[in-house]
Amino acid sequence: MSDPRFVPLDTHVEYAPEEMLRRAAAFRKRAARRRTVREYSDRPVPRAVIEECVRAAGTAPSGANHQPWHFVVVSDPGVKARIRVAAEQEERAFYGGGAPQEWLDALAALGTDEHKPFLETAPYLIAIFAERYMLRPDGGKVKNYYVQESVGIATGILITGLHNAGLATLTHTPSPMNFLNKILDRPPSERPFLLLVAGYPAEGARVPAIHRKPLEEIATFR
Ligand code: IYR
Repeated sequence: MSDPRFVPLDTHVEYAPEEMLRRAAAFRKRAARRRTVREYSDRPVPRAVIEECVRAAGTAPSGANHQPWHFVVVSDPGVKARIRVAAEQEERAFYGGGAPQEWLDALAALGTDEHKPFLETAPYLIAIFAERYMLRPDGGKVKNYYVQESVGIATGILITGLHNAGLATLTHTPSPMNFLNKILDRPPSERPFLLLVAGYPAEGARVPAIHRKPLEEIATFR
């Protein structure tokens, strides 16, 4: 058993109740402005912004603090083109009979189809991989815990960070997406979690008219 090492919690900031509420409401309003965007501009985005957002994602809590994530930031047009070809191939199968009708009906309101031009137009695709296990230098496997939860939380922080910086995102999940391991040269220990598209919305971009459930519907206080 190793001795746990502790340091003082010197990063915590507390606010008076009114200030807490003001901040919580301001964050809620900003969060509510986020929309999933499917039409992108090809305007370049500074890489440093993406780096900061990925750093923020890397602060997520994780099972046993194993930080079981890897982010591949793709801006190379050739790589984006390969990802688009592979994703559209999967999506053609999905929309062309692979998906149950119930699923297709559920997606109808979003107006999605097998065409994914944004995979080439947007300046960045961030492929997020979940590390199922870590490899020790001697080749032994180290188990990771709560991988889905950990990577999901990190992805949420990434999306929020990008939104906070003024960028639009799309969580894209071509299924299956094992092709990402091949194209992006990631080991079998990593499972593609999702493909995050990031950039500026296209001029005149439109989004589906959606409704968000009110607090009473999503929460119970007791
Ligand atoms: N992966 C497909 C289908 C799709 C599935 C869900 I659930 C969505 O919320 C949206 C799309 C696609 O990207 O089109």
